Amino acid sequence: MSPLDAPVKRGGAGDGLPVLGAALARLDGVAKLEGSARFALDQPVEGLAHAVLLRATIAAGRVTRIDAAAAEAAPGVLAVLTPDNTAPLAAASSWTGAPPAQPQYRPLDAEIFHHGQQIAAVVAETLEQAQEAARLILVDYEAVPAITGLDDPRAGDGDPIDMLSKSWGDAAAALDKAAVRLTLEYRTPREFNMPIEPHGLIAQWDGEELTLWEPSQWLDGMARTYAEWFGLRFDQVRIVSPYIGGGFGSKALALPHGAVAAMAARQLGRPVKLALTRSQTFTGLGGRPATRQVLEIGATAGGRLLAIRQRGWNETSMNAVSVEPLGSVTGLMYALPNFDSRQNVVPVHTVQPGAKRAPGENPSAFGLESAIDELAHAVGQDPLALRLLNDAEHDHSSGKPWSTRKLREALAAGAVAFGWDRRDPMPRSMRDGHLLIGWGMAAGTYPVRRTAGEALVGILADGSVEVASSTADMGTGAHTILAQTAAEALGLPVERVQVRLGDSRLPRAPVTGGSQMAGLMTGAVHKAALAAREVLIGLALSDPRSPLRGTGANTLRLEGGMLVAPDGTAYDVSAVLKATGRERVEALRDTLAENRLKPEDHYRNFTTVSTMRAPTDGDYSMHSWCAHFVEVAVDEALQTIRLRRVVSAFDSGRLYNPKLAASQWKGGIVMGIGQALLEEGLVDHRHARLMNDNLGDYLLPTNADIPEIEVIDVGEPDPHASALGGKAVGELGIVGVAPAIANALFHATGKRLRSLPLTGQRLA
Ligand code: MCN
Ligand code: MOS
Repeated sequence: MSPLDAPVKRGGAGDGLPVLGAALARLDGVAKLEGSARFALDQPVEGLAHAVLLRATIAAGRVTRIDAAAAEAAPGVLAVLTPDNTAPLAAASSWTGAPPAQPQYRPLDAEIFHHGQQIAAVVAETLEQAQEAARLILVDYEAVPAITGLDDPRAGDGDPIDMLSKSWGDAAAALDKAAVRLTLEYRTPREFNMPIEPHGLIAQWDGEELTLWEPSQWLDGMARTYAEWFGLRFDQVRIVSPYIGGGFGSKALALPHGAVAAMAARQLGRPVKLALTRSQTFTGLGGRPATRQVLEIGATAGGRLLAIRQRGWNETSMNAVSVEPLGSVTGLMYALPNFDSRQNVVPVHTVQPGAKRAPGENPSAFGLESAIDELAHAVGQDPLALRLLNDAEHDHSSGKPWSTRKLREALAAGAVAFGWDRRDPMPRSMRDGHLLIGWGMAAGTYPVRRTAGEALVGILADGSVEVASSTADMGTGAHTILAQTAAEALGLPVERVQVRLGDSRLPRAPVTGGSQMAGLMTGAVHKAALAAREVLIGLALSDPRSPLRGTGANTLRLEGGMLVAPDGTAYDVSAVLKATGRERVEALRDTLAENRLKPEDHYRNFTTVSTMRAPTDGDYSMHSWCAHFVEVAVDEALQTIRLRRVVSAFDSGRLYNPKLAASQWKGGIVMGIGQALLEEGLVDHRHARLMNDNLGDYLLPTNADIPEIEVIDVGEPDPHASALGGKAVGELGIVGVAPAIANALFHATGKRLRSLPLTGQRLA
């Protein structure tokens, strides 16, 4: 029987589920739980050699001699790579697209800029042989004194980053006249990303083609860097990153150890696997740099803000500029007539800092939202009331209206759920037995960023649908929401959709960073799915072999995997495709087709952030918003701080999947709790050396540290922010958590802590 013999009569709207917006569990969850999900380093590759890195034991100076003779003679050793025997690579342009400052790049360098810098690599038949041989290498150094951090007198004031200077009104004059004036300094330490899956890769050459199995938040950006390092065309590099065990910003860029693995693989003509040890993830890449900011706030006696003047400093490495923009949210949260903000970066002997969840917004909010609490106390007002009094009806920094801003709603919903009206405003007034109880709150925000992203949607003859893009799923849920998007656009159950991500050979995507991916890629998938449906319907109407030929334009509907004619006659999609001799129809679409770039710049579009649009690009200022309410209990005798309760309300616009968005918000809050109470990279200032380069001493929260967290969604679709109405989710949750906890500690104890982490010792 031909598939066409049995037309099916159907009425109604298929299964009719509103698939997008449904609280589905992650489609990749089972594979991850049962262990069948294959991460990059699990890739079985024939003939693998194993590389390990040797690190500098000084923080500043140079390597004068490396004696690798014993290592080279050790069993199983294939090569020892040192600065002496490796040729430099070509330097690559920066992630922003800026051309390199120097022509050459040495991933193994004799010049030492930080303790733990990699200076050699041993490649052997087995990992154990490589580790053993690495111990046999002798290194002589010429050390010079290192600059160990922001407080080192030799560090000085650093270099101004003019791009970050921002001012309006006349902050100096307004501060002079203000009835209330506070000058406050806040600090955050070095913080590290610490995803469960450490960094590493397998590099394999096939002639001039380089394949890398490497976890990546930005396959296209990293492929560009590798291509530039090795003088290859972009399409000669392939990155495969099907799953990522977390990144939090640390897996967006190609790093020195990646260059070493690729160099070794080319030299040996064999695939090479190189995985950083946990300790090496503290020195092989940086996290959030240490920051310091001084805020001067002027207000009326009634608590109305008149001016803020801000000065910020963040550490950077000796050989690269990394900025952690401390003014990111300072001028954005409140109606502020006068503002002046500047920032310097201060070079110190540390590994180059990177991006950690909400770089900029996070420490920026720690300063501002602590300072607002201090102002509320100074003028004798409730901190929630003070925030509402100073609510910004529009964006004072750009002069533009908000696209949507449900911050008032978030504050209100959070306050009700938390029971904020039962708070006694007096510090040290609330108790539970011998414990001091503190209630604190803070607000937060994260911008809506937009870059172009492409997706391919194919409708296959077996009735399934395939979505493909080089975008990454770090555990965020991209696989799931993109399946939901395609299913909804095509009127299909979500089980019929296969999502393929994480391969740079797939259609181009920008960085999964800046919490932009869900908005971009749902837009691209939606467009591509509708376009694929049009192709299918066109085929059904016009192909002479189609059973629905000549039904007339604009008459066919696609529902539940059926093409339905006005009279109710329906044919299975697979039947139509088979009848017309097709295996599939497909369409490729771009979120921002109008991305204002010349076609020859096509790949630039996805490999640099230079095409990312600012949240104020257009007629509106676009941001997600949140409010956190927390309860702490302090035992003064034992100097312990316990978090008891968190209630947070969020405006992220439309949610593509409320279960996953809630999980993201909670993940951000958990990370914020760790930042507030535990995380701190401790530097031994005699040696400019990180002392706690392991998960025993670098403290992260465990389940026992995390109280009940209630999250509330107050968002509504934002028609300006993205094609389907969603705003940023991934980084929003962490913003404002640390100041909420600091404010609660002040309420509990009457003591104000302005440096993270907020430890019992500092409270004493
Ligand atoms: N989402 C939604 N509705 C929206 C927006 C998002 O339901 N309107 C949900 C979706 O499940 C989507 C997820 O939230 O997959 C995150 O979407 P988005 O805010 O666009 O963030 P990205 O997809 O760009 O992910 C990156 C973001 C960043 S920048 C960091 S840092 C971070 C974060 O995501 N790192 C993470 N969350 C992380 N979560 C995990 N598990 N691991 C990381 O490393
Ligand atoms: Mo997120 S720190 O922008 O990857």
